[in-house]
Amino acid sequence: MQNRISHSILFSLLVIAVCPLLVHAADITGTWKAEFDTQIGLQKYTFTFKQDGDKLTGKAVSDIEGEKNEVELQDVKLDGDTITFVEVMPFQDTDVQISYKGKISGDEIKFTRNVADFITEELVAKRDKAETPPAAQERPQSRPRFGREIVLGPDDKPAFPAAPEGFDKMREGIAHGKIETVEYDSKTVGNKRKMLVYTPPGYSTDKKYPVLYLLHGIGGDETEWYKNGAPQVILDNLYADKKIVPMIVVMPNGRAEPNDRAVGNIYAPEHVRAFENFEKDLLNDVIPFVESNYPVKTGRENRALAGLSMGGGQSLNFGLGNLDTFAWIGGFSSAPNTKSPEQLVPDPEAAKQKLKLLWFSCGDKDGLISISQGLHAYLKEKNVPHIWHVDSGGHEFSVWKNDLYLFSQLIFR
Ligand code: FER
Repeated sequence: MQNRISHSILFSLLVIAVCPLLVHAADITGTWKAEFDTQIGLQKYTFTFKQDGDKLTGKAVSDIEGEKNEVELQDVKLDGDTITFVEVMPFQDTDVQISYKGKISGDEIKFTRNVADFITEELVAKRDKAETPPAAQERPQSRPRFGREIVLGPDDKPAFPAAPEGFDKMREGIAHGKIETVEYDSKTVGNKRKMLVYTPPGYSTDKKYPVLYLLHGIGGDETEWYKNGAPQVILDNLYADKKIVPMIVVMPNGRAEPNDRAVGNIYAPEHVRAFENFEKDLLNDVIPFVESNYPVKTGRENRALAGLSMGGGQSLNFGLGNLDTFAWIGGFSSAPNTKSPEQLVPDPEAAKQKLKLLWFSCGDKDGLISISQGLHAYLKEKNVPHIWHVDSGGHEFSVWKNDLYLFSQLIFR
């Protein structure tokens, strides 16, 4: 008897001692929902986890403005009360890695989410008690959008009518400019780098031209505008209609690093830093090369800087940060690399005095529009003149071609 009691006491003690170990791995199976505001917008996620023997699998259904996208989660691992996994999101012909680390406590998981090692966000997922099946049957969307729910305000409208039909179609019987690839020595990167240079119809070294520096997006390189935007066609047509001042257009590569092709994880932090580093390459290598090899007018009023998306962010960052170098600045659908309005324009008075044109634009279906909306709100409050133009369209070249058509007519006047 005595022996049996002590045995059962011993057994109970053992159970109590081992119990924390046994229950230590939290139960994650089931459906969890999260709604969170990211740097670029409100996102809704439904995570579903399944335990199959030792193997834990999961899927995520993201819902951005009612557009649902389902992905299998990768590397789902549970260690005690910590869950980690990776979501791979296709974006602009590439895959963006989003890694999650969550602490489970009861019916909540507190996640830290890291987008391409670049943006860190916090979110809380709550267990879905109703266990409604996630909207898994929704048609998967091949290219989910970044960004927040789009809320358009009274100022978010076109500043100009859209380009007329045929503005980007090659016309017969008009004079054409030339577009060529040139190489320059980059002290910044330590190699020879390529850029495209467009010279206008009637180009002559006896004349002097102002220069527009035109930057590409995160998935592109120096050829992106040429391959997708037909800038030489748009500009040739504008010259034929006498709507622009003759100018040279320089399309450099905005990823200032030795391998500047858009390959691999283009969102990786070193590539994002290379986009930042391009400020030095532009100021110290590209511009001096252009100004010593082409017949150009120098001085801030003869330099414009514009770009699309990642290049739009660069144009606003570098242009507004170097008002002694650029007087005409354009950001088309500027990306999350854009600095905050307060950082971009810390001294509204200086900006007012120096800027000849500050233009920014975005498509009304582009989830990145909030970045430009924020800048517009700030500049309006500070009375800094600017053009805020909302195109109809998403994060796409039809919008950027229209922006080039409009912006190029306003500069160097
Ligand atoms: C991001 C989303 C979009 C981002 C960059 C982009 C750096 C750029 C898009 C483009 O250039 O088209 O989170 O982070």
